[in-house]
Amino acid sequence: MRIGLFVFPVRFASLLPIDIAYLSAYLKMRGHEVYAHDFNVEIPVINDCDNAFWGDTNNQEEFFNKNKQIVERWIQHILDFSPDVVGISVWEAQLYFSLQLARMIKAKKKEVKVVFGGPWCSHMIAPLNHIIGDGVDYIVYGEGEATLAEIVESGNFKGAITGCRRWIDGEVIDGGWREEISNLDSLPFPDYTPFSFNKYLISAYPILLGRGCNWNCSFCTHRLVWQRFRYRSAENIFKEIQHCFSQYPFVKRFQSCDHSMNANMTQLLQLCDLIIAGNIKIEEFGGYGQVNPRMLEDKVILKLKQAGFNSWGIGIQSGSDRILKSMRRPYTAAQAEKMLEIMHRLGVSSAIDFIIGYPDETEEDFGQTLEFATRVGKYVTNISIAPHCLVGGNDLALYPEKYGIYALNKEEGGCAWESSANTPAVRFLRYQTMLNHLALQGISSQYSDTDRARKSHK
Ligand code: B12
Ligand code: SF4
Repeated sequence: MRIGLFVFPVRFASLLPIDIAYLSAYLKMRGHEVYAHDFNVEIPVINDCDNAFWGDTNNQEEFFNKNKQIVERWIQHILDFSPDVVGISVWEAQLYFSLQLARMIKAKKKEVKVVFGGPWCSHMIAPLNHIIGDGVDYIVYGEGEATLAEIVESGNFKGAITGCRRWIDGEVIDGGWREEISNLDSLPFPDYTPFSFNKYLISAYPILLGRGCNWNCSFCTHRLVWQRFRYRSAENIFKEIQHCFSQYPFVKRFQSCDHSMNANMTQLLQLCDLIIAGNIKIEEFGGYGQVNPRMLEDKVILKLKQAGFNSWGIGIQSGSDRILKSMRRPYTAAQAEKMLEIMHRLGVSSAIDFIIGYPDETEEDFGQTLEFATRVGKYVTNISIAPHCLVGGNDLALYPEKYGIYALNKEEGGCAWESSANTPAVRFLRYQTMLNHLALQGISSQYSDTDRARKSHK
């Protein structure tokens, strides 16, 4: 079969698209012909991480209308390939463009099966029902490879398909969650051949050490996409690194797209051993990580540094042990502080995050976070802060009473909740206080993943 796999605006064009690269490799392995293209990089925006596009459909619509002529050309390119199936990867800020494009494709060739997948589809399974049958034939949630392959290979089959919702006889039929691939080593490496590194802000090779996360923090939504934590063998990752250097000898940096690149310390340290023994020179291997007791030893941090793991984003979230416990984070503020100190002393950079105004957070807890920030400010390159916002699907939103949340106005968005410990006004005040505090201490405190990515990847 012939499959087109696409990314449309608006996504920050920071990294090669690992999502459609994985899907493409998987479909090719099964003998299909794939045309993968990232249309998003053709009309890049400077920073789509701010509210201009994220969550604002009017701005997305305006941007679409401004670029309509270019979009018409894209449709022609896509149809020139004569796809049987078109798959589109959708994050929240990409929904408007993706839907318009899907409808335009269907209007010209209605027999093309249009499949949406990606994080926003997993977060929004039921609320997206209305687009099934109106431009989109299937909405895939969770891991995409096996479900997409089944859709592609299903021919005229009219029944339910596991891992997606589809339209059958005027009704949306949900196939239910698909069992995730247990052996990640069985997956082919992502296929980046259709993409050019020089079109992306970060010229790093995107890589996954595993899928999912070993923790289950109360405020996190990762399980809406990834149900179970699985990890690749160090040998398999090392082979991908070697494969990368053989295909792209100019690559010097790797970017982990994992939730936590040290979720399995044994695997990570084995990978370090392979990189060091192979005398592979990696200028920077960046990514998000966790506070881990094994990272409280100098020799571990030195090994990570020697292998290239020298740039970390770490969600610390609070300087109060009580709040960390309520968040279901298995470490103490003292351990976090020690880890940041060792990393700094040994020349491994870290940027950290705090959540301000978590539902249980009292003045005393907030005071501890302020003090913590003062102590670790000299160890980190940046502290990102965000007022706590209630996001659908996480433990806090599912069981608000457990966290003392008593008022919840969904109409007003995720910031409108109140708890026995704080209110929106209190949170805003604490946020301002923290901002002023960091400024007075001379600690960088931009809140944006983009800034962090730029900082650690330039
Ligand atoms: C790396 C990363 C970044 C990087 C690079 C982003 C980039 N442009 O490539 C940086 C740091 C820049 C970044 C920034 C932001 N990010 Co970010 N990021 C991630 C992260 C950690 C990894 C994404 C990834 O590469 N995953 C690996 C691939 C293989 O997984 P996947 O994309 O989910 O794809 C699989 C399935 O979803 C499915 N699938 C995907 N596409 C398709 C398509 C079809 C047709 C099918 C069938 C299946 C399918 O199959 C794939 C393989 O199994 C994710 C969290 C996570 N681990 O998923 C958040 C995540 C994608 N980011 C998110 C957010 C909110 C942001 C920011 C807005 C943060 C901020 N406040 O600034 C910005 C916005 C950036 C933007 N608009 O582009 C959200 C998106 C939420 C949403 N509902 O859309 C996520 C899911 C985190 C979260 N839980 O909130 N991010
Ligand atoms: S460590 Fe990060 S990805 Fe894992 S559950 Fe906690 S917030 Fe989510």
